[in-house]
Amino acid sequence: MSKAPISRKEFLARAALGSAAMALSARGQEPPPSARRPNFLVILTDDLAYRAVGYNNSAVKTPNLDRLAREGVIFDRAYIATPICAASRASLLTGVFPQQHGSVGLDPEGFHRSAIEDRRYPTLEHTLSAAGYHTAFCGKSHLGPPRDYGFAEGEEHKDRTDDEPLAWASRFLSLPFSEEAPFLLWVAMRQPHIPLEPGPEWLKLYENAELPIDPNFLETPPPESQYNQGLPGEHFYREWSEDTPAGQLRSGPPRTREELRTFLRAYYATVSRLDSQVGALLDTLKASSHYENTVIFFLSDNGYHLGNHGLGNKITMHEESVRVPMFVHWHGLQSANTRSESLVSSLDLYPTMLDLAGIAPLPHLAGLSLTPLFRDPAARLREFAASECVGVGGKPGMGHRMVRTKDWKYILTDTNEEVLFDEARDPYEMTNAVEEAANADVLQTHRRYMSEWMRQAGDTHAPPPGV
Ligand SMILES: [Ca+2]
Repeated sequence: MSKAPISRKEFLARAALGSAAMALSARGQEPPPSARRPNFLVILTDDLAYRAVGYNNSAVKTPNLDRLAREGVIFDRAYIATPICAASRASLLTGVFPQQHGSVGLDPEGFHRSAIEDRRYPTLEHTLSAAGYHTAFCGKSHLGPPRDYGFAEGEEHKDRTDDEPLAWASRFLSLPFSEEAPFLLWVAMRQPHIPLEPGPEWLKLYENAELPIDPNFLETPPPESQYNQGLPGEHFYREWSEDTPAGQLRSGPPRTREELRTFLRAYYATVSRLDSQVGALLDTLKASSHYENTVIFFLSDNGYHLGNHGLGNKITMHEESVRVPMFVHWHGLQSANTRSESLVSSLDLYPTMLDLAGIAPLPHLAGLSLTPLFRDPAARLREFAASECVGVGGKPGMGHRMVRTKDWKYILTDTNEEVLFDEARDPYEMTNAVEEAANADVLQTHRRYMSEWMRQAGDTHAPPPGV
């Protein structure tokens, strides 16, 4: 049964009436705990690489994000549940892996079935709404109209500049605020997804810059299945779309360093534009009365290969694809101005918000509350983070999956290629160390982690050998 959407103004008026009634019945007791619950502002970017923000790379100019991140806690090892748009967004909102909610690629059908029809995996906005939160969405959905999957209000915006959703979010934050009606505002930006259209004033920032290129740059991807971005056995490289302006991008490799630099200038310029828009949104938030009680989460739906391993796009299990920039900003943080190297998952967003809102944990959620890192950024949350991607148009059980521990990564691909990276010595993942005899114990431990995760996530692919 669908509920008629209401405006925030109307919602606030209803909340005020409800609160007055509660206050009367409580005969002068303390206000309900909801009065002190924090608001949540999620800023989600699209295809933003880990090394494409200023606080991770001085070549990129993002003064607003840098300031905000440094005032908060930077999650330096944050891994996305899956490096593909629709599935990643569905995982953020359901708190479970793609093979659980059923949308493993770009098709939202499985998510709609498990999260909306069956309510097997109620969305974050369903859960927060039931606890009295007002939930709102603006920007790129990729999962259909946001009201269909639980947001009380919001709009799906399709403009590539993000001006429309940012204006919408700004209006939302400027509305009168009531402590009895905390909110979740989900701002899903489209930048820096291709095609890149930053405009000349932003391109100018990088016109003479000698942009560094990562050491794992290649002109053409190697043939191993770990670099496959398509269906099993199909090596297809994607960095181009029908509507890409002619001459801006190539349709595939090989790509020279100079061509990559042209791409990087446009990509970083788009990120700088995004940064200035986020800065303007923050100015609105700061001018409002609820700045101090709003927890801001910033992250990307997936990373991006910027010529790394000869690739563009995402979809692989490499760091460029699965590791994302992510931080939290809030006045309630006890360990602000820090970086945390603890392993964090995008699936942690949902349980973290429940924790902060005082809502009982949901046992089926695959993530963990990040609040221990708000107090102690060195706290150890988990032994490994996991990610999966069955590729564009793929089916459950195919594709790639990985487990990432503090110093190692183990990948199992669609064709059962095993990959082991020594992340401490080889952060650009240039040598598959799976055959090295000295790593036999590490390999076995990671195969066990993989097997454990596959059971948890319902991965129907054959388990690793020897477990
Ligand atoms: Ca994306």
